[in-house]
Amino acid sequence: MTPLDLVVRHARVATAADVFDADIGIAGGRIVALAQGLPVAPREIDAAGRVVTPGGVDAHCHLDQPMPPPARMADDFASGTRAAACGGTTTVIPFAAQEKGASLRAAVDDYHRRAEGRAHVDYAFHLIVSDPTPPVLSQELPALIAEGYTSFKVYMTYDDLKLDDGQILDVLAVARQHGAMAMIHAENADCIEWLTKRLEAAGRTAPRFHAHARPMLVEREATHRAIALAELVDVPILIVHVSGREAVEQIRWARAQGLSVFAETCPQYLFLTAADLGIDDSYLGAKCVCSPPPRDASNQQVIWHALADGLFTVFSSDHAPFKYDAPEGKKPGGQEVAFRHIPNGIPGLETRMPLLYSEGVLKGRLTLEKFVELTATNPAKAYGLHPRKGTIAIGSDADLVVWGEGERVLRNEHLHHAVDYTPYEGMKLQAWPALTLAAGEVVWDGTQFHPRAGRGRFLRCGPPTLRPRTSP
Ligand code: DUC
Ligand code: ZN
Ligand code: ZN
Repeated sequence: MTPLDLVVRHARVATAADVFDADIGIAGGRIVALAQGLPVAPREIDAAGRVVTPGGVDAHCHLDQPMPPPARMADDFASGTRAAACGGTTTVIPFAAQEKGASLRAAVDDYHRRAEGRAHVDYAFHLIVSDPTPPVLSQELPALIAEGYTSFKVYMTYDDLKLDDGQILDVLAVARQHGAMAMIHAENADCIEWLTKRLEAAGRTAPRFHAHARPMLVEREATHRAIALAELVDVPILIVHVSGREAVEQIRWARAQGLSVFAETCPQYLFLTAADLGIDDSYLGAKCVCSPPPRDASNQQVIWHALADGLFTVFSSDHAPFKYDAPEGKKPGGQEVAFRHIPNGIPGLETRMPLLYSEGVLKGRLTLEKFVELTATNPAKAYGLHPRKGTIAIGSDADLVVWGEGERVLRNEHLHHAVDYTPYEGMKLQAWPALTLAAGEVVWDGTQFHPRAGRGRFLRCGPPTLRPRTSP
């Protein structure tokens, strides 16, 4: 047997398939043995009485993504992956975003420069395709897919990113031909613009009106259209950040037709509502401005049920880190601005896993296996990183979370991102990672972060390996 560097002993190991008791033997940063009674190793971690899950794979987060000025993301690869590690996430997949008029390759090269030597956990890149010109479609995209950038996001809204239906069809055809995963941001841009103008004309520009400009109807319509476009091309798609009932119903309908439609949701749709954008015209609501916006309590229940019954494939943070009290953040140029000018997005990389573990697993809404599937195994499969990532198995990277239980009040001052708030301030959690291991190294010990910038490696993704799901 390979000599072991480290044994995590007496673990209650949770995978997407099983929960069982075992020692986890680690050598060279990988799991090499999984059995009870493993021999003593030079380093030992006692996990008696603790649940051990795979390190999280956050397959939707934004780090150091170039923004139209004055906006600037608060987290770069160093602070973002620090926060990830302390919250039990050991792989992140942020986005290399093509600028209109520029090449995709330029975006990828620039993004590598931003990540290189800074990351504390492993990372891969999705692409954002905002300008699908003939050379991008016929050369750049196929070449990048072959090099390990096997997923890309397309937007149906945001002026600097959105594609029209014909362009989306073109991009989906490339995904089909080359076996990539297309992620779709589904909101109807024209409806949003029409509603925004009417709200502005009525003087309704406070942050809370962001939710009025993006009602569920605009998400439902775009979700339906995205499904139809994918059906026409005959290609799987993954609808990102699904916020509530009407979009969920579209996806259920698609599955019932036998279409391969995968879906993602995020903490903001479980733990926030539109009321968090403000019940009056206070600017504090800007902290929770994200798109799609959080809905209401009954939609939160729909999302919980859809997580438990398999409608959702992945649970991501959509971490989009903007400081609240900053001219490059939620107060552009230092001003309280109309909602259309507030940078969209909220922080969530560090809190994604503990929130779902506490409120999902420990409150009996999700099994441990489902938690692992949603936070690690399925994102790794969707983006071609499984079984190296997303599971506890012989040969997998030794990316592990040892869970600690006990009440803890969430305070931004305890978090490790570079954002000046958390939308979940004051929430009582019942669990937090007591230890995070990345490739067998302790990166978080429950109280201290153990930095080693450059520890994080770039991962080339393979083809998606999710099985088509046609129910529920
Ligand atoms: N919505 C997005 O689509 N991306 C980043 C943040 C947000 O709110
Ligand atoms: Zn989006
Ligand atoms: Zn996003």
